[in-house]
Amino acid sequence: MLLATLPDKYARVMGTDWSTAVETNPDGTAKYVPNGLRVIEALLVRKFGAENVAVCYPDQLDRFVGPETRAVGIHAHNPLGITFATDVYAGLYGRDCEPVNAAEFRRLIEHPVLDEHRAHLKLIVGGPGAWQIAHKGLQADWKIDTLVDGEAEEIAADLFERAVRGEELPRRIECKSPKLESIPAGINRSTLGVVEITRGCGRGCQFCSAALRSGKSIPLEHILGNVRRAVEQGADTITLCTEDLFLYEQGKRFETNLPALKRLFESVAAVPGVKHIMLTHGSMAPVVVQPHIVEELHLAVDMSVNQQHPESTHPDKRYAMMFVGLETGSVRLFKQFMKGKSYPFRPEQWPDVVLKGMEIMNRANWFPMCTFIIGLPGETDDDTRQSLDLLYALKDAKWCVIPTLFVPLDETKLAAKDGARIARLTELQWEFFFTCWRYNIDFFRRQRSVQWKVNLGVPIYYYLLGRKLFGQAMKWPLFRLGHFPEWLLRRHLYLDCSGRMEPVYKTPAEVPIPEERRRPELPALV
Ligand code: B12
Ligand code: SF4
Repeated sequence: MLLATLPDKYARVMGTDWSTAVETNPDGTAKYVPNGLRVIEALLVRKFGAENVAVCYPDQLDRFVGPETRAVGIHAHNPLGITFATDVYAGLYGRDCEPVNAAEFRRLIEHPVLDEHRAHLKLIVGGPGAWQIAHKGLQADWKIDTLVDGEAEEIAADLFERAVRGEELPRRIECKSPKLESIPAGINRSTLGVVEITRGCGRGCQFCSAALRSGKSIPLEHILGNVRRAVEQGADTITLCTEDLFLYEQGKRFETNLPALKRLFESVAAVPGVKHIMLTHGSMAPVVVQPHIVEELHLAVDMSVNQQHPESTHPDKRYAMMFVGLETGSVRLFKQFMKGKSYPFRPEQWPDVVLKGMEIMNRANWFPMCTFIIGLPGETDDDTRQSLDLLYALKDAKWCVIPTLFVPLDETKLAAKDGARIARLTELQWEFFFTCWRYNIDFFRRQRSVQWKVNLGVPIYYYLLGRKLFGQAMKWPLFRLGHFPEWLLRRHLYLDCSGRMEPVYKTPAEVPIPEERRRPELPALV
């Protein structure tokens, strides 16, 4: 994930080419590809037969595209690298640095074999990042017949049939969320053994594209079928893909269905050949509502790929990881853009929910990977300071914290707003950014050799490049990453990380659910 954010022109020098290396089957088809593409494959195979559909990587494209090809469908996960994290990190190396994601997509879409057979084939691009191509006005340049936005279950087969018949296709299709029955069983394995367990999320955050998808849980038998097929094809790790783990078979108003979740974990773990179970996303509030959830889902830790963290109390030193969106410490911004995230707690309780949730997770050896969004519309210095306060209160947490910059994703409520720009970050925003990475390095990269490289690299980067690109605002925050002494930094920065400063927020003993939101079936206070 993070490697996709590196600037393409330096990626090889950094020795990260392995991240784009892929495995193929003896016939040249891909061994694994993203799950969304597997869904499309299943629909097309059902319509046209397996002998007429091939899923491959760019390097093998010329083995499958020829005089008889009528349609090429491309999955665009992040084709121009303009999502929350990607261009921020590539941008640190200069404005003309294209992230690996974007460079790889360009290589694919400009593949000579597509040009060669252009006269008799239609080019259809879909996937979560298809919007980026329209956003940058590249559809015509890249001769894409149709851009498909959203979940394509109910349109894909017909669209490809029209393409095969050589009909004129619509330039852009906006899809509606499909009925649960329209989601086909997978035929082939997806990357990282991704198997969907839910789709959509009703918490309604205004910056989020998942909020547009209607919520559903995939039936257990469907999930297990996909798990079995992945294992038969060589996967030993299954990644349970969801916007929020705790939405699986949820009750009313986001009530976590723990028995269903336990059944899910146990059933997946029982499939012969499954060695590891990994998670994608989850939210914090359910953990605070029912603190025993994470302990009861101990298989997430016992079967995690992540091993060997000295801070883990698990006998194998394992820990579970899951993306949790914390997004801001500013109650004002939280209320404005994401108030459903804390339900059943009030937006004002967000810092307490975060701190309590982290304590509960860490106790059960869940070390979440948390995201924050810098530069939400209208963010003021005061908002950034509140995010810094929350960050500082989490200084001893066992976690990884990923600062991202706000991107107005197409079709979300904030689509028309301006995105945050790395070149315009304030000193406080830079402080937030680099304090996050300092925490990560100190928690996950404790080896002296790594820390020395960072300490040395920071001033070299600043004086050779950073200063020119981003000016003085970046200087002191960046030096925190390089472990410059806090007695020097505190004169210039908001936080004093030497340990002398008292955190504004403290982990509460309990977080009460407001009376009006309390449901009889939940414990009164947690
Ligand atoms: C799993 C996942 C991954 C896996 C992918 C492996 C895998 N096996 O799938 C990994 C961990 C590698 C990954 C990495 C990244 N991911 Co990702 N990922 C997801 C996640 C959690 C689930 C994807 C999924 O399976 N969804 C369910 C399927 C059914 O939906 P879908 O993929 O959108 O597919 C549907 C449609 O898009 C469409 N469709 C898909 N392909 C095609 C192709 C054609 C031809 C057509 C017509 C239609 C079509 O139909 C499908 C069925 O409805 C989503 C969030 C989410 N919940 O969707 C983020 C998400 C897709 N990822 C995202 C990002 C940004 C990244 C990264 C760039 C991370 C980063 N560095 O910032 C990297 C880059 C990856 C790369 N190599 O390019 C963003 C994309 C944002 C955007 N809309 O532009 C998302 C939405 C998360 C987010 N909210 O930020 N990711
Ligand atoms: S809780 Fe997460 S997935 Fe749900 S709408 Fe908010 S950001 Fe999106």
